[in-house]
Amino acid sequence: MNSIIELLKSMDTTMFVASIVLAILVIVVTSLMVQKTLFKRNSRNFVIVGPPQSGKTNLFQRLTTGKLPVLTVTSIQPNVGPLKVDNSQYGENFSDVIVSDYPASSKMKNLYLYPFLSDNISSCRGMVYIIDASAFDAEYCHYVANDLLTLLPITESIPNGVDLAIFCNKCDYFTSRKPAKIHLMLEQEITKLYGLKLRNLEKVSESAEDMGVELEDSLNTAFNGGQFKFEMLEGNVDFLEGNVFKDKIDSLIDWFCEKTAN
Ligand SMILES: Nc1nc2c(ncn2[C@@H]2O[C@H](COP(=O)(O)OP(=O)(O)OP(=O)(O)O)[C@@H](O)[C@H]2O)c(=O)[nH]1
Ligand SMILES: *[C@@H]1O[C@H](CO)[C@@H](O)[C@H](O)[C@H]1NC(C)=O
Ligand SMILES: *[C@@H]1O[C@H](CO)[C@@H](O)[C@H](O)[C@H]1NC(C)=O
Ligand SMILES: [Mg+2]
Repeated sequence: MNSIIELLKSMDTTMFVASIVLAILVIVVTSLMVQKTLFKRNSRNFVIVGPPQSGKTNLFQRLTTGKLPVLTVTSIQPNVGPLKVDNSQYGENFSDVIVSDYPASSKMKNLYLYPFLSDNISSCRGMVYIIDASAFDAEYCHYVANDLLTLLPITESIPNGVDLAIFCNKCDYFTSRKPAKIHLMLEQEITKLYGLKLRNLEKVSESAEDMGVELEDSLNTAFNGGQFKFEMLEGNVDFLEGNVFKDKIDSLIDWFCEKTAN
């Protein structure tokens, strides 16, 4: 009788130890997983993209060094660095925020931008799409609309989307277009291009359909009755005006502040 109780007791202890070990294992594994996801969400990444010669590298230098470069040449590789702006008036600690500037040619985008986005889209807190407002004619608008139709399916592919700042640079030229006008022109052009794409889709083969269907899936909610509206996207889109040369970038720094805070 006694020996049976003894046996039960010893079994109890082994069971007890085993379950403790199991519990600790479970806690360690889940905390590691949580830490990993938290870390991913907390790394604050911003990308600067836009057409050639719109001022990406000047903006990048201003944001990461506080100064403008003496001279820039067409970029052939990305620039990556920590955001370094005077934050005393914003009360926001930007010390872990990383900004990168991607070259604009399609070859360079295939090489650097798209691989970066497909790897790191979930840690991307925002995208700055900088345009030259003094060069914004119909052709320029067409280029930007096409570019956005490639980028938006990527930024809209995550829950809530990636927030976008369309920064209308070079407002120091008196010929520069106003953000409200640029907003309108872009919506009309994207509506037109999307309509063309859908019509081609009906006509042509399966391979085109593969591309089109993907585009439609993540973007179709933004086409209200066929009309594209930025406000219908999951990510928030802000049209900002400024001028890197004359240091008129307050609206953009406010935007960074807002996007890093939440
Ligand atoms: N007037 C004016 N010119 C600007 C401004 N910002 C940049 N520029 C000029 O625009 C040109 C392009 O500037 P970058 O910063 O090199 O532009 P980028 O977009 O990096 O160019 P790529 O790397 O070739 O795509 C340069 O000649 C700059 O001096 C601005 O706010 N006002
Ligand atoms: C910002 O945060 C970092 C750690 O994340 C800290 O080392 C640094 O002192 C902080 N800077 C300011 C100005 O609060
Ligand atoms: C994704 O981000 C990490 C960390 O910022 C970086 O090291 C890596 O090169 C990025 N991926 C690509 C394909 O650029
Ligand atoms: Mg550049």
